[in-house]
Amino acid sequence: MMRKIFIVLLASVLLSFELIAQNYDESKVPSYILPDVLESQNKMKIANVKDWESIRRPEILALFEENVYGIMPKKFDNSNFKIKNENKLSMNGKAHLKELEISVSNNNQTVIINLVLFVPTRAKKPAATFLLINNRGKNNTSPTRDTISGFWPAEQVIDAGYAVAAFHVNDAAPDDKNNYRNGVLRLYPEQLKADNGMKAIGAWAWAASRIMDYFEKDKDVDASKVILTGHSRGGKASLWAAAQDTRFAMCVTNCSGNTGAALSRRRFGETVKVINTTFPHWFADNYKKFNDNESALPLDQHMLVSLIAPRPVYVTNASEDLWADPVGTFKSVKEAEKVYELYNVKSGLPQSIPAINMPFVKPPLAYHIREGKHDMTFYDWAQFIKTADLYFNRQ
Ligand code: GTR
Repeated sequence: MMRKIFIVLLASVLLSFELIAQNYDESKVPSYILPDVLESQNKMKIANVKDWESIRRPEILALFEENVYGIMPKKFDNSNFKIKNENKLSMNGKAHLKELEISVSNNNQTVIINLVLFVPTRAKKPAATFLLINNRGKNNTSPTRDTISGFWPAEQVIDAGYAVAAFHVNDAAPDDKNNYRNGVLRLYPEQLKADNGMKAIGAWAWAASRIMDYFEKDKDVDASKVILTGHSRGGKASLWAAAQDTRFAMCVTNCSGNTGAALSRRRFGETVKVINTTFPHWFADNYKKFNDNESALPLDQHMLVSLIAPRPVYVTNASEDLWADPVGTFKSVKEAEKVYELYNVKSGLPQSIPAINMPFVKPPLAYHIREGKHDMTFYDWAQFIKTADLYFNRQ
């Protein structure tokens, strides 16, 4: 008995030691070779949009499904949208609030995703819309505006003439390794048995697409101008959703780090093993095969950003958030330029990571590293709005 307790204790000490003993020293990053986004698995060079869209893009999507995020189910029996509450004069008359229940059924099970949506009253409608995948407290997206936070600064977005919406990840899949099945996955029980089955992050991305189904029916929302936004784990989901669902016009991935926008092969900050160990309920089981074995991945995260081309992607880091590997994030976005070039969409990103608080906001690939901590702030949103203004010609 004592021996057992000792072994368990030793194992947990070793694991926590490994979790904190991450590399933060640039000179200790081993060299690595990234898979070529423009070379298909059977070694064909991809040199035009047609080959990209018919050969390489579907191949890469399937690789991410199989090895990282799991299958994204496309079918369900039915869905329903219900307005729970409405206030045409919220935010002192500046916005029309709608609180909705989006319910989706399959396999005799129903999941309800709550949506908070503010539409600007004075701006032109249908309105371009920021949709946040909220992975923090629900108070951040309060419909009554009793809490105002930089995580979802609805007033700032409304003042800029955009609609602003949010749903909470826990409605789609509770962010908890013992409970994540209790949401969208009830609709797709087969996913739980498959090594390439989706888990929480896949479910959050799936839910973003169901909100888009609703936007297509709401005359106040311009469904062709939806900017899907996420922070950290929510930013991993925003990238995956925008890669899968081309109806999203633009993607914001804020401090998304490992298995978000940062390169997995670059050994700096969080690693695949650490993320799979701490959050076993986020990715497909197959992803665990790449623990301490990133070089065996048939992909890397620059290929995820590339899947969103030619639509704009705004990527961020924070100076104190080395866990998310700012340099490896910038390098990943920079690599994605190759696919934008196929579309003749010119990226103006600088050669190396911009200085702190020097945002590069010009679409299609926008980037900044903000001074401070792992967070999403009023400052960050102000930059996203600039890129959206430029892209949608609203400045
Ligand atoms: C961390 C995790 C990161 C990031 C972050 C967050 O603990 O290691 O990959 O997702 O949580 O979501 O805030």
